[in-house]
Amino acid sequence: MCKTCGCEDKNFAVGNHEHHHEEILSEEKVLDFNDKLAEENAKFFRQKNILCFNFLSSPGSGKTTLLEATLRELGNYFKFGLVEGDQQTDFDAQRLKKFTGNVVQINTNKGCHLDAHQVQHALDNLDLENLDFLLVENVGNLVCPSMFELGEQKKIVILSVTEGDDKPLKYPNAFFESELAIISKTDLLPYVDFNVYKCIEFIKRINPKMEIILLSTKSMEGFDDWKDWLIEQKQNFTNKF
Ligand SMILES: Nc1nc2c(ncn2[C@@H]2O[C@H](COP(=O)(O)OP(=O)(O)OP(=O)(O)O)[C@@H](O)[C@H]2O)c(=O)[nH]1
Ligand SMILES: [Mg+2]
Repeated sequence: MCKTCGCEDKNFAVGNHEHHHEEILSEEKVLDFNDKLAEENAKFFRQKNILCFNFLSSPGSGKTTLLEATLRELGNYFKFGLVEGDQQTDFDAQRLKKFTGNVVQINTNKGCHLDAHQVQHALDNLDLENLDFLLVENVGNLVCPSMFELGEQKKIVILSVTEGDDKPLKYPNAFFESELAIISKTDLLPYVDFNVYKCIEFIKRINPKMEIILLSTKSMEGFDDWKDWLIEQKQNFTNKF
């Protein structure tokens, strides 16, 4: 049962749960309320030694494809849980279920982002025992998801080369809040006017400490850098305890 609303909706994981808290809270309190629940999630992740990353990007930048490749390449070495956020459909969860059953799809209906309460519900439907990574794919949207904490350790922003090198300056908050930026679909660089150096300079202008990885899940170029980054995160996290 949900500690927040008392609901016992077992169908939540397939998208039938109406998220009614926002209706009874005044609009300005929604963010405070979300932060409180995000802190509960963060505490839970610390207790369980789970590393949680929140993936932010525009629709279609390659989030699910990167998750598929990650499960394919690292699924035998680490235990993953996945939360998929989309307005409608369970397409992405179905794609990931080819690699692991430990996936929950959240449908936000009209919502443009995931919130901490939805993630709390999703946890009820995941096998969290000895989980190494909880990877949360937020709703495809480069604006709203960056404003709602979920309790994750880090946000990862993905920008594909087909979107244009100016996006970090036009949508700065996602880049400001994230600790890793992935420039994706680099196999398409010969076909688009995307200046990698300019894009990196724009990212660093918003967030000088940002780590940056360039990769393609089609050619798999750069994928080892992502793999190494994930493994390093796990090692650093484990060494803390
Ligand atoms: N050429 C190329 N295409 C890619 C790459 N990664 C993903 N794609 C394609 O880009 C399209 C969108 O990929 P998804 O992984 O579904 O993108 P997403 O970010 O999960 O999309 P939403 O969940 O709808 O926001 C698909 O047709 C992928 O095959 C890549 O590295 N190179
Ligand atoms: Mg997706």
